[in-house]
Amino acid sequence: MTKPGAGGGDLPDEVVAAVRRARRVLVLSGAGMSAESGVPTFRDAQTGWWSHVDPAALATAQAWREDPPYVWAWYAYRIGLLRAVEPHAGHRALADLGRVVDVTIATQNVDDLHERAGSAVAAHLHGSLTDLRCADCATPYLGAVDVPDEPVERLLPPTCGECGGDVRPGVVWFGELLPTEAVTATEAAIAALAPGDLCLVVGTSGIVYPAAGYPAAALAQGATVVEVNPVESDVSDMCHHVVRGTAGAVLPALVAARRR
Ligand code: BJW
Ligand code: ZN
Repeated sequence: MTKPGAGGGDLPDEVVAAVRRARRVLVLSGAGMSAESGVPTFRDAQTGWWSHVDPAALATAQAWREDPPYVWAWYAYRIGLLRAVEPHAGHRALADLGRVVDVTIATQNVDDLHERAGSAVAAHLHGSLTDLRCADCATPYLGAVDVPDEPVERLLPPTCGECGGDVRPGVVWFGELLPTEAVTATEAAIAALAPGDLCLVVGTSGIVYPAAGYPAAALAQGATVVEVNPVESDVSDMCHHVVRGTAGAVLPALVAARRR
């Protein structure tokens, strides 16, 4: 296993060779992918009202059932945050790579930063923050969403025009099934990997399943698995190479090195 020091320019030769050799690249991205755009990672310290709240306890259907305005306030704040941020150089590098080689992106992220950088995303495994729907009848909600400038403790969710139910974010909470089409697309992308292809595992702690099982599935296909993460994750040990740097530094360096 190759473990170089920190820094995007500090790429091991084996990783550069792997990205040059690959006919297909599968990118498995997590919250760290969006961190340098200003979106806090899921398990980063929470701010404001939520500083003492475990995010994993908020991201559950049970928390929603108990107190929709409390959960909605968190999501409304994050929708507002997302409106204010932009993709970074790492997102753009993946979009550039996708113009010269077959790149499939399967992300756990509920933002649209890959798309805004110009990538097509094959799978949003945990849904999308702004894909709103009625919690009762599942009718999509296309109306306006008022977002607080500052974190607030509670906020009434929008109301469904069909049944009057509360509108919820289109994300996947713990205990809920992942969207079938996202799982199918990811499994198909993994099945298409052959020896010599590349799987980039970017910015995930590797603790949430089934997504945490995909790097091992890519490995079983014979792909070279490379992690990009400033710190060790639960999937580091099974990767062929680990690049200890940030997505915003490492991915542009990787894509530039491929061209040289
Ligand atoms: C950087 C960086 C920089 C920082 N550059 N990197 C098998 C075994 C055990 C349990 C289960 C299992 N199968 C299913 C389960 C249960 C459960 C689960 O996995 N639990 C585990 C916690 C143990 N899974 C589920 O419930 C899933 N559903 C399911 O499997 O249905 C079938 C089923 C039902 C019932 C029972 C059993 C099976 C659903 C999971 C849904 C996850 N949803 C969330 C919330 C989405 C909405 C929201 O955002 O609010 O998705 S949880 C949260 O975690 C979010 C994320 O997508 C997900 C993963 O987090 P991620 O992306 O890894 O972020 P972080 O913050 O953890 O890590 C960031 C990383 O970035 C760190 O490593 C940093 O170092 C790094 N980093 N800066 C690069 N600049
Ligand atoms: Zn409804």
